[in-house]
Amino acid sequence: MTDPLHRPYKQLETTPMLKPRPTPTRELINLDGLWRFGVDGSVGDAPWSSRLDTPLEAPVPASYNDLFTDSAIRDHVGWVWYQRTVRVPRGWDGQRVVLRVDAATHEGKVYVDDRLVAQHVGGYTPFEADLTDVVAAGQEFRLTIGVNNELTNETIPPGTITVSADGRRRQTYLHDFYNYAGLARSVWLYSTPPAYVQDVTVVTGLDGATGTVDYTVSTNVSAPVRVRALDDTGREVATADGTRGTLRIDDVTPWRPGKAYLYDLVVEVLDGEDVMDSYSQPFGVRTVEVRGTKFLINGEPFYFTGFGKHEDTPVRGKGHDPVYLVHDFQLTDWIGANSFRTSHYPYAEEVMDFADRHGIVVIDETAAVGLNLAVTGGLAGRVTQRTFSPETFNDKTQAAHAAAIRELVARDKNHPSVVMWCIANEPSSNEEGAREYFEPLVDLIRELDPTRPVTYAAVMFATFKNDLIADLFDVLSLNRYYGWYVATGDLATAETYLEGELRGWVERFGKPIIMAEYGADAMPGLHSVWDQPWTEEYQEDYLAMNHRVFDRNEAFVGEQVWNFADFQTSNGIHRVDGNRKGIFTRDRRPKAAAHALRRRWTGLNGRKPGGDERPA
Ligand code: BDP
Repeated sequence: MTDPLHRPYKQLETTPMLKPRPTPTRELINLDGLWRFGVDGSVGDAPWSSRLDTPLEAPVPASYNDLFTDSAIRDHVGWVWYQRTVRVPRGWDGQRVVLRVDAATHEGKVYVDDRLVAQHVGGYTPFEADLTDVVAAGQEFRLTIGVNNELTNETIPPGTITVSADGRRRQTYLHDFYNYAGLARSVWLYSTPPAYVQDVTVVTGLDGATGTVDYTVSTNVSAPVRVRALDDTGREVATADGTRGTLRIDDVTPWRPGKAYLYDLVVEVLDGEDVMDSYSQPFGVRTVEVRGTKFLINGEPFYFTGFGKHEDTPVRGKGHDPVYLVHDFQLTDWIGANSFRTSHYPYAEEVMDFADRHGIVVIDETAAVGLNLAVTGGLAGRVTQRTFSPETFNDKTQAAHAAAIRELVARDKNHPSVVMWCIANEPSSNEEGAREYFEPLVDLIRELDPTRPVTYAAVMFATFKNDLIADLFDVLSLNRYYGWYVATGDLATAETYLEGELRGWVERFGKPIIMAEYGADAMPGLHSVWDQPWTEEYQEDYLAMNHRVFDRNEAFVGEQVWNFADFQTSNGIHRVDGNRKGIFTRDRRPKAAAHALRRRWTGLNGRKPGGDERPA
């Protein structure tokens, strides 16, 4: 770090990220479907300035990489262009008109006709453009969105661009999942009245049988505000006036893991008796707390079971798809899991909403995966280049990371399913500079949200002896592959190593521990009577070994297997058509280990296997 005290992000404003919803005062139009599509260089110098000259069409939402048969598109590094025409409803005269892009991976530029109206960096969080002054009710406009997939040491996640001998630009990165890009989530056009609700924050508590709801509302005008809490039948259960305050809900029904219950907070901006704007924010009443080595939800010990996942399906890449959404949650339920981590980036808001409605617990992660140059030094963790330095990950990286944290919290702060923030996956937390890099980021997220515990997923090389940041966090999330990358095919040795390491973490830090990643690749259909890596039996035995160790450790509060399903990766000799650590195949068929996990997890209801904790 050039200057560890320099915290440029402190000046950045958080963008309010209220999810667009139709309300009595707002209308919402979905712009998904087929858009004209072209790769930069093939569609003229200023592709937004006229109709895109291209034979290609691309669906929104979807990653574009696997759609076409042309490898120049799949491997393209730089901008691609999406375009369509949009008609503003004629009834929107006098209304504010807003365009919202749920995700442009990793940078987006929005043009209305010839005019640039928004630009945003960060591939997994939404952004908006206020179009009120550039479009007219009843008229059409040409909407062009440029999307750039480049990763550098100033982006989150980071990457490197090189030029090959034949002049092609090549993208490399420090994570294994494929760098899918494009408009992988929805695009919306919506209206609000000129006086409108900008943001709503809800923080809930439990006071015996009463739920407390601290709310804060911001509006673009100074006008009276009324809030009303409605239960799931639409009955009003509490009301208050003013932009901040506390509602009390008697005989509250809490939001519980496996047993969701949602209220609505109706926020109204008033002009006398007239409602100028109305916005509805769903919320659940629940508390989260870390006490000693316990993770408490609603004051009761909770044990996480589930997975690290990916947004990854055949052909769509990272494109959000409600079919896989429903099916993945069904499989989560079938296997008896109660949680997942949004490894390694914020997921589509539809996923978060579904988790809220169905009582699935979420550890919500930023896209900060790969802040670790020791990994490129091979599995020995040999450091060939310092991870944190002015030439590598520096204060610009840190500022991008801070922006990613701000946007994640702004988007997801009201989700009851989100019980913990994870601010990075496998950073080089044992290397000089890690503490200077991370301490301000931990301060930042605690300032943005003082209510949720914070964690990071610790890499194998960061041990209880050399890790420099673990004390800054509430929960220790460990990614460990004993029996796979270390002591491969020797589960007895792996068990000894794992046991010893976990004891060390408990003794040094005395914090709750979650195994945030443990897993072994398995090729479906490959079997053996011996401990043979890549077989279905070995994956099952590997998990069983881990579980024996977890169950002996009293500080253990959860296990999330790597990974829910097989997923696509960049090319590499460690991968056979992707990462095969899935418990389900990429098309969601169970491997043998799925049945074993189901036997272990079903019926636990948030209790530790064999443990004495009460159900959460
Ligand atoms: C861990 C990473 C995860 C990888 C996994 C693996 O956190 O993203 O997919 O290893 O190698 O280091 O399977």
